[in-house]
Amino acid sequence: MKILVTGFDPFGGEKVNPAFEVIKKLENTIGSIEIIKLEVPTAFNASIEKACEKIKEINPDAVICIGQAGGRSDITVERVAININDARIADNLKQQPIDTLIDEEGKNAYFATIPIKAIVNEIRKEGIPASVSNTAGTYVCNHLMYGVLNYIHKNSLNTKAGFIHIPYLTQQVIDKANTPSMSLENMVVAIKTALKTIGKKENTK
Ligand code: PCA
Repeated sequence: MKILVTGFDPFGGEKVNPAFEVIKKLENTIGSIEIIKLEVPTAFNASIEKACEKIKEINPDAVICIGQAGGRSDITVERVAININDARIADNLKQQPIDTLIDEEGKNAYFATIPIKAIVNEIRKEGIPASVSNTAGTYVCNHLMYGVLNYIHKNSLNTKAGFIHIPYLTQQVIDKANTPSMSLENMVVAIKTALKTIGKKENTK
């Protein structure tokens, strides 16, 4: 089994993005799962292009995209991606689409095809807070999740895909009072657990 794991570069004035920090810590194989890591830009369109190019190249069994959700306190496994761009701040290429469609001919939304509930349960068993999220927002994370699921749908691929948001790292909140954070260690355990859960055949949904 081959899983593509993507993580965004830093954005919004942050020095790091926990998503890519976690990815750097993953081994290249977890049990029988081959892990392919990819850094993607926090940018509309370019993020989808880079991820889909890689999907085309390696034809993975699953794609997991990871992003920072500053202000959230737990690991959140996203249920759905919607066909909208509505950017609160400009992306790393200074683009700021407001109320535009991601794909004018695309569906309104796609559900994640990874086993979201099983992933949440397994992460909790590790003693790490996790929950299902019903919105990935309307910024680049939702955009990439939608783009990947849309690409898989349009090309009739047998690839599972989903998105996991992770909180700020502790080092990112030293000057942000009352803002939740998590240690890199816990985040790495959570993502490894998610990957192992996807790797288990019995986890269909
Ligand atoms: N988080 C942003 C985009 C990149 C990232 O890591 C988001 O939640 O949309």
